[in-house]
Amino acid sequence: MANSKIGVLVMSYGTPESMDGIVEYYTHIRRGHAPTPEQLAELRGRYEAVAGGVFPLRENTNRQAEGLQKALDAMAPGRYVVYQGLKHARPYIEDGVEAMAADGVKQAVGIVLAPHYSTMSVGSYMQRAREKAEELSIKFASVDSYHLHPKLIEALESRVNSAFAELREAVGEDQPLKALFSAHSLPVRIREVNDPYEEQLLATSSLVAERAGVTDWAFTWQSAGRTREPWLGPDILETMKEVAEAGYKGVLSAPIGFVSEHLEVLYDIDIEAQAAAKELGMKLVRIDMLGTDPLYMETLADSVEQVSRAVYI
Ligand code: FEC
Repeated sequence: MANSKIGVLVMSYGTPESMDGIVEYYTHIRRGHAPTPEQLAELRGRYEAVAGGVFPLRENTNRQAEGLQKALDAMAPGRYVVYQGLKHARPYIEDGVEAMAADGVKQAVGIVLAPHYSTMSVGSYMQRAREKAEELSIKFASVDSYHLHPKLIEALESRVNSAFAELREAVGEDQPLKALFSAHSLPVRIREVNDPYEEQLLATSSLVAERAGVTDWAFTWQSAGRTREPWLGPDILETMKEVAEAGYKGVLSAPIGFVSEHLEVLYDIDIEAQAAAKELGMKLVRIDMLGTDPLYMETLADSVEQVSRAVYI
């Protein structure tokens, strides 16, 4: 039976369900190529280091999807139904679209739990969703980015302010502090296709810094993949070394490319970058992640509503 509601496909990276699921997950990330035993052991080690092998992204994505449903219900009662689709784990993006089709949904909007667009990130999520939607005769529209949404900026600004206050208190009034905004690195070849990823990340960083009154900041990359091709740099660990050499005693970490706590934040920042900061004699304070902050939920809901009003009404 046709369903007059608009389906909202909320997409996120996905994480294994348990330690047993790591091989399947990693093989999917590597487009069907199984990881070597060394790669597998290395990834297992990182998950084990993060709270003994739990996978917080699973619950975080569930909570954000529920939060978005509530925000949409508050904005436009009865108009939207949220479905989940994950890039590298179940329910996969295609499963989410199939669930909509099974419910008779005829019109859908896709949105990714990542504010910045890259052909290799949001673009590839949307391509998979669109292909499946076409196959199942569902009209599909996409929210490609929301990196400058005023509510997103407000939520990030308040996080930067709190982390700065904590850092200032720990390091002392007279010490210079450096804010490091960061996001997941991507292969350098994204520059060949005029990918907007870098420009959008810089735009978010500079607006948040301006609003929070932070003048001493830099953008740096993190979490580069373990492949042979060159990835965008400098990496946060290199940048921190330079910052320490310049005499700083305090660093604020703002991983603005991510929206919840998961491996790339809990390991790469909270374990790896923290250890490096200690060795370099610096205090590092990370901003809280957005999670289900009502301002973030409203950013998502508003972005969905804008696209759906433009396309479906
Ligand atoms: O907590 C978790 O279980 C999942 C954490 C996680 C997030 C995440 C986000 C992004 N990734 C992006 C791009 C790439 C590219 C490759 C790649 C590889 C990995 C591996 C793991 C992993 N990623 Fe990820 N990513 C997360 C986890 N990612 C694990 C495999 C081991 C490794 O290299 O560390 C390279 C693929 C290849 O081999 O060809 C490219 C981008 C994002 C941020 C946007 C988004 O969320 O989609 C971009 C979270």
